[in-house]
Amino acid sequence: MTDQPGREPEQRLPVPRPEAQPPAPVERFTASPSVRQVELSPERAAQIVRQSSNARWVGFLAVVVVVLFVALYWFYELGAPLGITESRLEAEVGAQQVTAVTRGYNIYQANCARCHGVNGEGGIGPTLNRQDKLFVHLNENYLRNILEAGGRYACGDPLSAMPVWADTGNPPGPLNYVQIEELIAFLRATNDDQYVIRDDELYEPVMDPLTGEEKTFTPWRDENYKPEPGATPYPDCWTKEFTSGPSAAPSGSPVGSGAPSAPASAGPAGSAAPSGAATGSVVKIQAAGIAFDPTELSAPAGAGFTLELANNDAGIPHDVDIRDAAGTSLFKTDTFPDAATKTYEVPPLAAGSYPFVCTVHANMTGTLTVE
Ligand code: HEC
Ligand SMILES: [Cu+2]
Repeated sequence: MTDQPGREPEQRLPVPRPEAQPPAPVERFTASPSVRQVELSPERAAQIVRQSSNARWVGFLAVVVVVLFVALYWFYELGAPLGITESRLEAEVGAQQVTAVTRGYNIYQANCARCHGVNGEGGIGPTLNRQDKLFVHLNENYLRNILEAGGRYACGDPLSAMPVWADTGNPPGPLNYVQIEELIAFLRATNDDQYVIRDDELYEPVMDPLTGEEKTFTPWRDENYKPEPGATPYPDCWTKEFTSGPSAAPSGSPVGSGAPSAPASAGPAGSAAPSGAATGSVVKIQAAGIAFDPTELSAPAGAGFTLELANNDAGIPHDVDIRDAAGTSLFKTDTFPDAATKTYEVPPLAAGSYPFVCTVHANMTGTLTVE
């Protein structure tokens, strides 16, 4: 560059420095000074201490609440120790068992009692309440199967009097699977508990009109029952109990066996004993339709007589068991299921009246008058 005429000469370095000035004061924080203050005021410090102690309390209480809840729920669910309360699930299972047994009782009375007896003592159908049968023979599976398949499941008799009960059976029966399970619960229930009889529809206790108290029932099975050591297990088919195996009652020996005969009646003494052993009178009785005919027999006192038993129920075992007033068996014929007529020599009996029963069918009874 060159100086221009008429102008001031160009300034050349070093340029004179402007006079040094103090730096402009800069606010580096925009918050108010009170906030910026590092030291706490005594009030603030006290407040912080209070707050943190409150917070700890809240936390502590929250933990206590949770711990208590867990503990209480634990005992509620699993049962308090020392048997104070029962586990909730177990109690529920127990309550359901009671309900099932109670309902099963009603189902039994409505459907089964007419053949198996109100207390399972037997009748047209076999006894159900005996411990030796309940021990293994009448187990849950067997019951379920026979209710599903009907009486033919017991001994394979296609003409069995017992129908199919389960509605899943063929042909379908009247009971659904819940009712079947309830029935089984009742049949298998143990006799250490009493149950209140309840109305079928309202499930209200049934009252005894005389005493005004709730009616109850006791199931049959004895949980502590043990069969005699060495005892033969109950046969798969219930009629085998009568046709084989040792029988406690003294068994008469047949002296003759006729072919299936026409229904015999207790008429005048006939010439029925083919062996000729019978010299005294002949007493005839027939079993037909799971009943004795006649139910009144008479025989001479002090002299033996011939008992002629005609079984006209093919496939259904019958016998005649003559007992004394105390129920002790005095004379028992064989129990035979075939449609046959068999004769037996009965030893002399003292004058009196003797009840007789069929040991298979508790409802088959009669009276023998010896005079
Ligand atoms: C019409 C009469 C009748 C009715 C009702 C009846 N049963 Fe039976 N039940 C029989 C007869 C008969 C037998 C024997 C079966 C056979 O061998 O043919 C039998 C057999 C049984 C057996 C097998 C017994 C054994 O010793 O093996 C059981 C269990 C049984 N019934 C349960 C029931 C139940 C539960 C009911 C009610 C739902 C019922 N029965 C209703 C007649 C009946
Ligand atoms: Cu009988």
